[in-house]
Amino acid sequence: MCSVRDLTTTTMAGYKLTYFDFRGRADLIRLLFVSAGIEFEDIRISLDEWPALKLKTPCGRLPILEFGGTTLSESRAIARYVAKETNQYGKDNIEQARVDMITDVADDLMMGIMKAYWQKNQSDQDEMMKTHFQQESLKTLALLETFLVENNGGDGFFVGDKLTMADIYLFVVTEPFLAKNPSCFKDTPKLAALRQRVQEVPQIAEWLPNRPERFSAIM
Ligand SMILES: N[C@@H](CCC(=O)N[C@@H](CS)C(=O)NCC(=O)O)C(=O)O
Repeated sequence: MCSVRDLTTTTMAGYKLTYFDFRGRADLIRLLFVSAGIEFEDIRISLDEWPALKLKTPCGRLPILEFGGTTLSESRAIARYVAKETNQYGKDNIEQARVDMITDVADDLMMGIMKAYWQKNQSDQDEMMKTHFQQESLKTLALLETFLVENNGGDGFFVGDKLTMADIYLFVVTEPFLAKNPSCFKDTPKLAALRQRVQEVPQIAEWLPNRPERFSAIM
């Protein structure tokens, strides 16, 4: 576990990604680095460390990415930046717009979990999780399958002919679904196969079993 750092002293080249010790809003960014074979510092702070660090972050929230004297905030802005830098964002504006569109639709899966997760009342949380995992999310998965099939039948990737942020995000946001509802892909076989292809990207396959984290099954 790292200690709280003074953000103003960050001048070295190299990427430092700071988040809490779970997947949440940081795992897409982590996996973008991993799949591109780019080294980064995967800093995971405890909740006790957070109040002191919060005051020094641009938006008072995590994740943040620091590199070469710059500090970026907002997970999606960071993910887009890393995807661009590592050529995982499509080759032109149209491809990039489709990557954004698909990533934003996939984000509904993540938002549903977050919304339920922060419910104070346990029975509200359970009910919202159940509805999300067993009903609403299945519509989103069906929509994503349609987008995938539109790209040359759906046996490759979401956009163009190589892995992009959209494919990696599908992997990330569906991890909790498989944990909660193992048959969630039963009506979306192409999506299931794409998820498997992402999981088999050599760098990702190597990273997954060695993730340094506390796994909570949904975050
Ligand atoms: N829109 C922001 C939301 C960031 C966010 O809500 N982060 C949470 C953790 S998932 C956080 O920092 N919570 C602590 C706090 O708000 O004090 C993003 O996508 O980065």
